[in-house]
Parts: sequence; C-alpha cells; structure tokens
Amino acid sequence: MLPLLLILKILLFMNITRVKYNRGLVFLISLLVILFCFTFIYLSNNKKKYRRGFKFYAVVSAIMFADVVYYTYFNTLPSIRMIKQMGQVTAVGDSVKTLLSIRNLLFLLDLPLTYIYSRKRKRSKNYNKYIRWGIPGGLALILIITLIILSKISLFGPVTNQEIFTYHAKDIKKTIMKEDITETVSLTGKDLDELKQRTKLVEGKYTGLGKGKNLIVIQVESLQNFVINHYYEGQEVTPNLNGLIKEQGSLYFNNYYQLIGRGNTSDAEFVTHNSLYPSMEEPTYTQYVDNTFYGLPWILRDQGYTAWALHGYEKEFWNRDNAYVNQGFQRFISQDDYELVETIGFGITDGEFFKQSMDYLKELDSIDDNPFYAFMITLTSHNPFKMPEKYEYLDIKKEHKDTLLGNYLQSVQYLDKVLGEFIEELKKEGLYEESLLVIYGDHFAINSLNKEDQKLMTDYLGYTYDLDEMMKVPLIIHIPALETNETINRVGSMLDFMPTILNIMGYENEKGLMFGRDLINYEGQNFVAPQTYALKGSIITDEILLEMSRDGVFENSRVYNIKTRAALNPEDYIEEHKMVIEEINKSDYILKTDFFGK
Ligand code: GP9
Ligand code: MN
Repeated sequence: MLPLLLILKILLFMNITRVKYNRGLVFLISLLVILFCFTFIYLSNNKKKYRRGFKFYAVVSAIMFADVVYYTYFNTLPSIRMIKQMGQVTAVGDSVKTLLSIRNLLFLLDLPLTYIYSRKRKRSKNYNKYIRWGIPGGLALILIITLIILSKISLFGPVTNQEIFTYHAKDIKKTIMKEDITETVSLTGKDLDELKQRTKLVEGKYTGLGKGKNLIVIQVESLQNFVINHYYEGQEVTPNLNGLIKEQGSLYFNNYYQLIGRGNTSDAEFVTHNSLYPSMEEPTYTQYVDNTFYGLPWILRDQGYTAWALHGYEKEFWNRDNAYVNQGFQRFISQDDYELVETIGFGITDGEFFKQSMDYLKELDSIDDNPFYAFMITLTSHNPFKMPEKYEYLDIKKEHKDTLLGNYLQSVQYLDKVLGEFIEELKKEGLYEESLLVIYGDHFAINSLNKEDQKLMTDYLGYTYDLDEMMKVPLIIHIPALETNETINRVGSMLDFMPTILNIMGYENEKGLMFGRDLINYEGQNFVAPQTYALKGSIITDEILLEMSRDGVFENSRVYNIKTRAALNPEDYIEEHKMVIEEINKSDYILKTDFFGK
C-alpha cells in the first residue's frame, strides 16, 4: 500500500510544482526510485522491514511537504543549503499558515494512519536471494540505464531539474563538492575596465542636486506598483504617496522591478545598497556576511554621513544584526529599541514605528554638523495583510472581503496613512527640506504564479496579471532642490538604485563596482535580470519579458510583449538571455571571491 500511496503523492507533487516538460520521463524516474527502494526494503528478510518501509515513506513525504511549501512561496525547489534558513521561514508566522493549505498538508496527513498500518503488518515469508537481490538490482539497473540514455539525448538536465529525487541528489552533490564556484566565470581585465567605466559618475541631468542633504530611505513591505494612483471603487488607495508624486521635487519611477534572491526582503536591501546581484544559494546577508562591501552606507560615510538602519522587528531576523556591520551601518535600531505598545502580525505597527523613529532621527540629526543616512524598513503590510477592523479604512465589496486582494489594499492604505503622518512630522521638525526622501516597495504582495491569486487579480485589474505586474514596485525620490517633477518610465530595478541616487547626490563611487545604471542619465537600453519567480536567464526590457523555462531548456522559455501581451519567439532573444547570465555570473564572482576584501 505504501508504494502506491507514495506514487500518488508523486503525481500530486508534480502537479503542485507544475512539471510541464517531459512529464512522462520525470514520472518514470520517480517511479523507478520508489520501486527500487521499496523492493529493496520489503523483499529483505529483515525483521523490521515494515517499519523501515514506513520510515522511508515518511521521510520522502516530509521532503515533498517541505518542497511544496517552499515552492508555493518561491516558485522553485529548495536547496539543501536552505535548511539552515528554515527558522526564517517559520518565523514568518502568519504567512506560513496561509502556505499550509490542505493541499500541501495532504503529504503529511496520512502519516499517523500509515504508521499504525505498518506496525500491524505481519511479517511475510522469506524470499530467496534471487528475488531479494534480483528485483531491486534489476530496477536499479533500469534506473541507471535510463539516466544514461537521458544524458545521451540531452534530457538529463531538463528531467532532473524537475524530478524530486534526482533534483535533491544533484543539489546535495553540488553542495558537498562546492561545485558552484566553478560555474562562476572570472572577471577579465576588459570586464573590470567596463565595470569601472560603468561605475563612474557622469555629469548629467539632476547631478548633485541632493549633495550634502540627509538621505532618508523607506523600504516598504510588499508595496506593489499597481496600487499607485489607483482607486478601489472610487476610493483612492494611496492618497499620500500619490500626493508626494505630484509634488514639486518628486521623481516617480513607474517601471521599476524587484530583484531578490533567497533572502527576500533582506536581498531587496542588499541589492539596493550594493548594485550587485543577490545570491541564489542562501540569503546574501548570511552567505556573505563577512565579505567586504563598498555600498551606499559606506560611500556616504566617506562623505561624512552617519548611517543608521531602523526596523521594528527582531534584530537577528535575516541576520541583519551581523550583516549591517559590513554593509556600513553604524547603528541598528531594532525591536529592542522600540516600545511594543501596539503590534500587528510580525510586531510593532508601522504607525508606532514611524512615531518612535522620529526621536531616533532627531538624535541622529544632532550627532554632528554632518548630514545623516537613515534606512527604514516597514513591517505591517506583510502577508497575510490582515488588519484589525479599526484600521480597515476602505469599503471593500463583498466579493473581495477577506481575499488576499481586499486585505492587501486595506494594509496598503493603512501604510499610506501613517506614512503621510510621518512626512508631516518630518516637515514639522524641519527635516523634510533638508533631506532626500526615498520610498520603494521591497517585493510583490500577490503571487501571479498562484493560479487562484492570479485569477483574482486578473478579474480585478481587467488584464492578465503576469510576472511583470507582480514584480513591479514603485520607487519615489523626493529632492527638495528640484523645481519640477517627473515620471520616469524606463525599465530598471533595485540594481539601479545606487547609481541613480549617487548621481542625484553627486558622489563618486571610488572603491566599489556597480552593475546597475543611473536611471536618469543612462543612454543605452537597460534591462532587468531576475532569478527568482522568473529563473536565471530571464530578462525584462522596456518591451518584453522572457521567462526562462523551469526545465532549463531555453527553447521552452516564454516571451511576451509587455504592452500587447502577444507571445513572441524566444529564439529572437537568445543574445539577451546569454548576456544576463554573464552579468549575473560576473556579479557572483565578486561575492564568491570577496572581491573588495582582497
Ligand atoms: C522581517 C521583514 C519581513 O524583518 O523584513 O521579511 P519577508 O518575510 O518579507 O522577507
Ligand atoms: Mn518583505
């Protein structure tokens, strides 16, 4: 019975993880592995064979469960290296509950019953050695031959990228052998020259307008771009953000994308501050905690600034307390430094966070005559976005009540309200005119890869809710000295933030290297190279989005025109595809070799 149940679970697993290509072969490999393991256990003469069979069954069920939970969130299977990170995922608390759907739990729910069943099973007769060794041996042979054939016909990668047992086996081998380092190209002299050239400050539009001003950057949890200038049933969702965008001195980047890896929110911070690609192996803040960096906080410190980070959650989360040191922050104001007078979800409400942070900003301002950099990370608008009734300001229609969308809009409006109050406080304290104010979203809130959520959003927005809309976050930069306002619609991502803000502030990046571009002055064609949700090799330009196929075969990729949504031929974008992989590899090389530390 257990083999049969496990085979059914494999089918469910393939369904949840959306195995699309070579389904038959993927299934065949899983089947052979399962049959081999069970015949090996059951045909033996071991007294405890049924218990062993159950153990195998339970372990595989648990792995499938962990995989689908991870997949539901990240659209990719986890690496063994993520085990260290499991604490982070569970700490996400409420959001984990939403991930523990009945469908995912099906992998575990039967375990108590199957356990009892296995304990009750009587030992069957002994098998002779031909059966005992012959059957599992034969199956192992078929499995090996199949894998050899697959590699001969170039299907080994595509199949094993999707098949559970071989995926994990490959991953473990890779981790033990530290194989990925060989994947990274080294930087040639030419590459280095090109990057140095790219990193240079080029006088242009708005250069130096913000020189000598304080910098206040607010990274807003789950703030997507679609809520900007958006009305829900006639109700303006973000009146304060919209007001800020219309104000003189504001730049609004409306074609700006998230760029994150395994470290989610913390990678948004990392990429924003360093203009390097995030790691896809572990959260960058963990994997490269000891590296030397030369990002925005450091550059500003060299200009005499004092750099602090403020976030109302546990300081250890995402390893921030350790990582911030080498990121260049001199002080981290974390949960320990706030009075938890009011909490929602994770912890302190954004309202309280902003209120109490004002005192810290004043303290920061009074340190010396030099300007400061304050990096603030909000918390309340985190999945599952459920707000207490008193903070539900929007009238939500029945059909959206208690949906992800309805709850999300409520939490965004709350954020907008308390942010508006914070801006008023900055004005009162005389800080507004003395500071550049930056606001951006860290990553998506509603996952377009989840069928139900995608349908909900598509029905609501009236156009297909796809990866482009999902990954787009707003970026707003307010510059007191700027006498106009502007919406910049060229494509860009968090990778481009540092060059963009350094141009506005007029500071040269003398010791570091930046992979992004100044979104105000760069003249060539820019691009975005995501690695999560859309896998490595994917690219977004002003016109198209290419989503790299999950089986690793470029020809199976999906390309569409972002404006018309028309499907395009991937072959026409092979050069772009190769180029983004090279870019990411070069950036990985910098991380892996601790380039700035040498
Ligand atoms: C926790 C917060 C949330 O400190 O930044 O992280 P997330 O779950 O969005 O990555
Ligand atoms: Mn986040």
